[in-house]
This record gives sequence, C-alpha cells and structure tokens, in this order.
Amino acid sequence: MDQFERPAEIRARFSKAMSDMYQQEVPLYGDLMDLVAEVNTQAMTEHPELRSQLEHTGELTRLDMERHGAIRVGTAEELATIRRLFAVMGMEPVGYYDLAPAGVPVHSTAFRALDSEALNISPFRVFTSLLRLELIEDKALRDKAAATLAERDIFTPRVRELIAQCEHDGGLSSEDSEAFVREALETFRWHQQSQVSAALYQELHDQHRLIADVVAFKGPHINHLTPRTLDIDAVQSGMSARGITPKAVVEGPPRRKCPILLRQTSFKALEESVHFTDAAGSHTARFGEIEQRGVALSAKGRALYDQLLNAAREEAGGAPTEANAQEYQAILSRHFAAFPDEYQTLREQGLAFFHYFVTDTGRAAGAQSGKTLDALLEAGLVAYEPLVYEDFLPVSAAGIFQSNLGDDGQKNYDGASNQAVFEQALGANVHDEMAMYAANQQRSIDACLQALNA
Ligand code: OOG
Ligand code: NI
Repeated sequence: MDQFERPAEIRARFSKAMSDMYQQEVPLYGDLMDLVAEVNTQAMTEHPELRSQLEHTGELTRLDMERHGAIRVGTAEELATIRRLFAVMGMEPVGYYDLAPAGVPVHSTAFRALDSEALNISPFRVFTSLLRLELIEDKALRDKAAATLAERDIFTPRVRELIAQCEHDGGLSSEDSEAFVREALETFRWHQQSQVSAALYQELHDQHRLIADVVAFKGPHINHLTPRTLDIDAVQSGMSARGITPKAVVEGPPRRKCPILLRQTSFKALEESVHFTDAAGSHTARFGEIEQRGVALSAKGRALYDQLLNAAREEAGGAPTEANAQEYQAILSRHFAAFPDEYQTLREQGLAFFHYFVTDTGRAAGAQSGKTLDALLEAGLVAYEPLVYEDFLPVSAAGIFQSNLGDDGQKNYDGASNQAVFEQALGANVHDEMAMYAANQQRSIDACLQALNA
C-alpha cells in the first residue's frame, strides 16, 4: 500500500528525534557522539580494509546512525503496549535476557528490525527490560510498588490511537507517522517530577536502585543511547581527555584482530535533581554508552565464548571492579588466546557466521556448473565478510546496569529464569536470534550458488 509510510522510515525518523531529545537532555552524550565520529574516521583511514568490509555488508551508510537505547518498564501491560508501539516501526522482540542471576531484578528483550536490508535503513534498537516485582521480598513494599505503577499511563492517548489505527489499517500515512513519532517520543522523555514521596523513593531505592528508577517516575525515560564505534579502546581512552568519566572495564571479549560479538563501555550516570511529591532530591539514571560490534558467533562459538568468559571471571574472583580492572583485562586476554583470531579459522571451525558474496572475478567468470561453496571460495569467485552481531550479551548488560546503579552491595536473586512468563507479559514470543543468523548466512550462500551455478 503505497499511501503508507515504510516502517523503516518511521524508525529512522524516530531514532533521529530520540537522539536530538537525548542530546538536549544529556549534553555529555553529544560530546561522546563527536568523539565516536572522530575515532571512526580515524579507524577507517588507518584500516582501509575495514571500510571495504563495511561497504560489502551495507553497514557503512548506517554507521553514523544511532545504534541502540534502553528502557525499563514496570508492568506486563506496559511491555505489551511497548511491543505494539515498536511494531509500528518494524521493530520486533529478539532474544530473551535474564538479568536476575547477575543481581538485576529484570528480564529483557531487544526490539529491532529483523533483516539486513531493514537494519541498514535504520539499525535502531531498544533493549527493553521488565521489572520483576515478584523478586521484592517485602510484601508491603511490593504492593506499594504495584499500586504506584497501576496509577500511571506511560503512553499518550493519541499514541494509543495511532498504534490501534496502524494495526487496523496495516500502516500509517506520512502525516500520521509524523504525529506518531512526536507522540511516541513522550513515553521516553525524562520527568523531573517524581510520582512518589521522598520516603517511598528511599524505600524502593533501598530494595534496589533499579526498582526506584522504574517505579518512582511517570515514564520509562530512555536511560542511554549508544553509538557504534570501530575502535572502542580509542574511545575509552579518549573519554577522559574530554572530561567524560568512563566505567572501569570494557564489557565483553578482549581486544582482538577479528572482533567477535559485542564490546561495550559507558560513561557513568549523572546525578540529576528531581522533585518528589513532598521534597527535592536527586536520582542517578541516565548515561551514555558506546559499542563495538564484531562477528556473530554460532552456537559452538558462543559456547566457547561463555566458557572462556566464565573461566576468566572465576580466576579474577567474579565480575570486574574498579580496583582490579587492569588485572581483569589481562586475565581475560590470556583466556581468550584460545579463541581463534582469523576469520578463515572462525569459518572453517564453524565458530562464526558470515555473509557470502560473488566477487568481481566471479561475476566476470559467469556460470560454473555444480561447484560447491568451498570450490567457489577456493577459486576466488565467492568471498565472505563477517556477519555483524546485532544483539546483546546478558553478562555485559548486567555490567552496564551495575556500573550505572552505583556501587551499593550487589544483590543475588535466584528466581529462576522464565522466558515463558516474559513472553506472556509481552503478548508474543521472542525471535530466536541464532536461527536468524543461520538463515541469513544460508540466504547469502544460496544467492551465490544460484548466481554462479545457473
Ligand atoms: C540496560 C542495560 C543493557 C546493553 O547495552 O547491554 C544495555 C539498562 O541499563 O536498562 O543496554
Ligand atoms: Ni546499552
């Protein structure tokens, strides 16, 4: 239906509006964006092969666009409506992340576009967490939190109408989609006015800082936005020079020749003044983050990653802290020496996913009868580039949460991970990211075979 705006277009516009709003709300984030742009330009000048790799996979044009943000919602109804809101922009829930074992009382998914074409138009995604009130042991406090959440509506009446209209008609006109972006933005805005008294805030905060962050405010303010960098270590060291305080450790795998999965770091959340219903106070919630993405790993590669990460953490005595940051990085690098660091080996050992394409030589050579993929690669008619990891990592996410929730003692929750309960709240199943990468790789292989074996 050509009178409808494309979801990817709405998403691109929304992502831009969100970025503008956040830069206004948190100016330090604008400084971070400048630094990232500088480092990316530098990295591509120093490594022209990086530029051509990004060109082949179509990622070059999306590099400067916003990558991801995060919100935390309080109820099943909020989560289900957020799902419908993101669906208007072609974003669907991918993956299930349980943060409880890492001491954060939430479980989460990431809303994002699914296929590479849509991702290249706008890669914007939102890591969305649902508070697990059932993990609050104190029943009276749990009831108070639930009652406070029941009173708020995080959506404007107009955005609810537009979501329903989009579901009914199958899309939004250009004019309606502009209204949608404007109205949807309201859900993510910062509110200086808290919904609760200073005393209740303190009670919630004492239970877990995150619970206060979700329950005490009118809406799920966007708590960070994250641009993608091609050299996270350069950004990490460049931050301090610009007066931005980075968290101590870069989360994820160590620095490598062939980046895998995802490395992340952030600057510490700012303390902001807020008004409780009966007093002035402050709250720490919002920060900026940077990510460097690498190749998506297969189940086998991911198992090796988890094994090495766990071994490193065990040796370091748990999650890294400010105090042992350097030692931790050294331990991590030592363990990860066991992870092959050549794309060819990663491919041969089935540790990672790749995007295959017909080379110029292949196109010139034309039809080859019945050659296998390996033979086509051998002959230089087909080549491959790493398929970028589009998702998140639970251990890293927990590290990002923790560093921005302050250093109060870490809680331990042993509530079993429950994807089924999450999906019920969501009103849908989450997509299986592993199956999506495998299908994506297979499509690229099929396209090569079809083009050359015709
Ligand atoms: C989300 C933290 C997780 C990431 O990049 O892993 C995250 C949050 O703090 O709400 O955004
Ligand atoms: Ni993040």
